[in-house]
Amino acid sequence: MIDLYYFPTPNTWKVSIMLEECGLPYTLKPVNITRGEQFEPAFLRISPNNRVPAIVDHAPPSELGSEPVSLFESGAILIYLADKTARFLADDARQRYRTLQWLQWQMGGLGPMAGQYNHFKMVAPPNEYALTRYTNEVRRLYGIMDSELKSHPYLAGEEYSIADMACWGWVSLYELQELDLTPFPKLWEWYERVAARPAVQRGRAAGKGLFDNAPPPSEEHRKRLYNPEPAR
Ligand SMILES: N[C@@H](CCC(=O)N[C@@H](CS)C(=O)NCC(=O)O)C(=O)O
Repeated sequence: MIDLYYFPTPNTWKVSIMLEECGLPYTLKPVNITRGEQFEPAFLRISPNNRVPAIVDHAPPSELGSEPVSLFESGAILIYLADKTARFLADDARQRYRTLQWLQWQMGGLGPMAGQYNHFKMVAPPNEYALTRYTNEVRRLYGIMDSELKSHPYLAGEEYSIADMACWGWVSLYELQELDLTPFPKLWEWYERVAARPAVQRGRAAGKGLFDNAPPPSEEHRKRLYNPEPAR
C-alpha cells in the first residue's frame, strides 16, 4: 500500500493518475496546504521542502529492502513508480531519455511558470507586469507542446508516458486560468486524448471533496503559504 500525501493540485494529480494507471492501491493522506499542514513536523520528515505530493511506499521493490520508501518531488515519484511497475517509462535508453527530458521540462518549466501565472492571476494584488510576463511564458510553453505534438500523439513520441501525466494536470486548469487553447490545436487534441483515459479521470477526481468542509485559511496561513520566511 502506498500513502499519497495529497492536496488537489496538478503536482499531486500527476501521482494519483500514475497510481491509477498502474492499478497500485493507495491511501490519500490529506495535507491542507492552505491551513499550514505542510509545516507539521511529521509531514516535514517525509517532505522537508513542505510541499505536496509525497509518498510512502510500504511495500517497496525487494531490491530496496523492506524499509518503507519515502519520496517527495513529483518527478522523482513518477520515475520511482515507473521503475517499480516497469510502465510508462521505456526500457529502451533513447526513449527513456526522451521521456525524462519532457518530464524535466515540465518540472523546471511548465509547472513553475504556470504556478506563477496562477499566483498573479488569482492571488496577488494586481500586477500587470508579472501577469503579462507569466501569461506570455505559459503561452510560449503551450506553443512548444503544440509544435512537438504535430509529429506524434504524445509528448515523448508514440507512447503515452509519465511525461504526459506530468503535463496534463496543469493544462487541465485552462478554464479556471481563463487560457484560450484554440491557438494550440495539437495541444488540445492531446489534452482530450489523455483526458479520455479512465485512469486519468479517476486520478484527477481522487480526493474530490476531501477539503470541502475545511475552515478557510487565516491571514497568517495565507502569509505562510504565499510569503514564507526562511526556515531556521
Ligand atoms: N517541484 C515540486 C512542487 C510541489 C509544489 O509546489 N507543491 C505545492 C502545491 S502545487 C505545495 O505543496 N505548496 C505548499 C507550500 O508552498 O507551502 C513537485 O513537483 O513536487
